[in-house]
Amino acid sequence: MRAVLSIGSNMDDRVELLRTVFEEFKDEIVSESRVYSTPPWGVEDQAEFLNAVIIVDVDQTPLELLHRGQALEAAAERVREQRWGPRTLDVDIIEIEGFSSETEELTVPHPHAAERAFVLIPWMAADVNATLGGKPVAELIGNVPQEDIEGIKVLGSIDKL
Ligand code: PH2
Ligand code: MG
Ligand code: MG
Repeated sequence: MRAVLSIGSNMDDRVELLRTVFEEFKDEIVSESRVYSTPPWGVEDQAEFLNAVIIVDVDQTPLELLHRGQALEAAAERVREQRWGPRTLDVDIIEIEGFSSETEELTVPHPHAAERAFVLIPWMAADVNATLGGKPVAELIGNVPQEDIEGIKVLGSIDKL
């Protein structure tokens, strides 16, 4: 099963926290973006995030994959306080090839992905042909506010950080 993961951190050692996800999936990564510095979206009064997108091919069910991401968040001592607020580590399933879900536990495709430059830009970098809801990600990027895009900076590949 192929899945697109968006990962983010804006607390503690952000690079090392993102690295735990790259490490966890190292044998299953099909493609990965570099790491980007991104202005906070949703709740603006918080620290800059680091974000990346990883495309994985896992021999698991969607819920098993979800739980794997949640285990990484728990290992990062993620505390759920504020919606869209600061977090040590966020591992979001953006989409799963040939699968959709709308349950309490898992909503896929991710309902906010199309509005978020911090997801779309790394995603396009990991897969230039990516589509979401039948639309090219490249086209969706054209619909997000220019200011969201301008604040995004490439930091580099996780191996070099
Ligand atoms: N995650 C959020 C809310 N806002 N902003 C940026 N730049 N990056 C994120 O990963 C992010 C966010 C909720 O998950
Ligand atoms: Mg998120
Ligand atoms: Mg999340």
